[in-house]
Amino acid sequence: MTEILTENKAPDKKQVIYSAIQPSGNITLGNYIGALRNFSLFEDKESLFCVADLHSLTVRQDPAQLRKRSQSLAALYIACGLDPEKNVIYCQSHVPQHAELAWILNCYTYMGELNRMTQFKDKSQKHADNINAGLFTYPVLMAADILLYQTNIVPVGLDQKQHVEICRDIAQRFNGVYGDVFQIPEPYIRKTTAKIMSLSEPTKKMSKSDPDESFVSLFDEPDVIRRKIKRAVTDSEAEIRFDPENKPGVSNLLTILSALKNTTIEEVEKELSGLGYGALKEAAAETIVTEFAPIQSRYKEILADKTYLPNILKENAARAQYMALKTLRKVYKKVGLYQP
Ligand code: ATP
Ligand code: LTN
Repeated sequence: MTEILTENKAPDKKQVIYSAIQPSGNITLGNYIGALRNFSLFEDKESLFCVADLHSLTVRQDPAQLRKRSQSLAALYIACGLDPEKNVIYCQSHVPQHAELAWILNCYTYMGELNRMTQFKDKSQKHADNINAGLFTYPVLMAADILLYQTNIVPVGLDQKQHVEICRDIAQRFNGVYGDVFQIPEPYIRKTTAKIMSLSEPTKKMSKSDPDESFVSLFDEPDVIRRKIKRAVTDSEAEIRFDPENKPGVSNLLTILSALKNTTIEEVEKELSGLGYGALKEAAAETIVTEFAPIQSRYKEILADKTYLPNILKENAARAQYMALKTLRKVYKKVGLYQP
């Protein structure tokens, strides 16, 4: 299994690409660099990009906000350059086959496997008052998402690697009993940008459900971006050097800069050598502002047209259902569900 593909190695064009993001908050720079930005490496008619609204219910959501964020994430996919005619951009809850396959896969997944999931442990700690069964079986629904479409490649950030691995295990187990029903997927994780860190606690992953000052959002205005980066935690030295262990804050800013500029970290270090943290922060903030500006203006245009997005989502849900049904019918038949 190719765990981490090498930099810039885009997969074979004919493969099915699948990924999803939860509408559980404002999409962050971490989501963008770690996942969303890589989706367009796979411009292909077989790519599916999903708004994982069912997954986001594993943590309490405000219903009105969830509705808004789901539309907003779909619009953002398009604003980031994913063509909804070529790619299937849709909401998970619009395709009932996800929940249906998840139920079947639940019966082929062991409690012990799910107990090992680090995201479950982290989220249980974070939401100790609501450790629900959905949070526990979250990876099974994710496996259903991926397997329904006979996916080859799943572009994600490092935190989702374990979930793609359990998906592979479930698929292999199922295939072992019933024959080649599912394609076994591979994760696509870019080494250097697999984990963008929080701005306020740079030893922790940047997360959209964390406090606002810990991340830059794709919806932040330029001045907000500049302010947040200016306040990003660094260290008491003055040397711009990539050293994630001892200098996590500075290293994170270097990673962000090099990712957005499509250069190596060494090149960015060289460019800024001899300068202070002020210069590093200014360079990072301006690069983010420049990267986000066209996305933000396209995003506003998409939402300004009240019929465009709903129509796209309806059409794409129908396309996704058509594909999903093919796999689900096969699964129902294999496990012995009577289908007159
Ligand atoms: P939440 O805080 O609600 O758990 P999140 O910000 O962790 O959300 P997800 O919806 O879980 O985001 O992730 C969407 C995609 O973004 C996944 O592929 C995930 O691996 C990737 N991702 C999330 N955070 C980061 C990060 N800090 N660095 C790199 N990739 C990330
Ligand atoms: N669990 C993922 C979101 C997600 C996903 C998927 C990613 C749901 N279904 C299928 C890739 C493929 C997360 O980022 N938290």
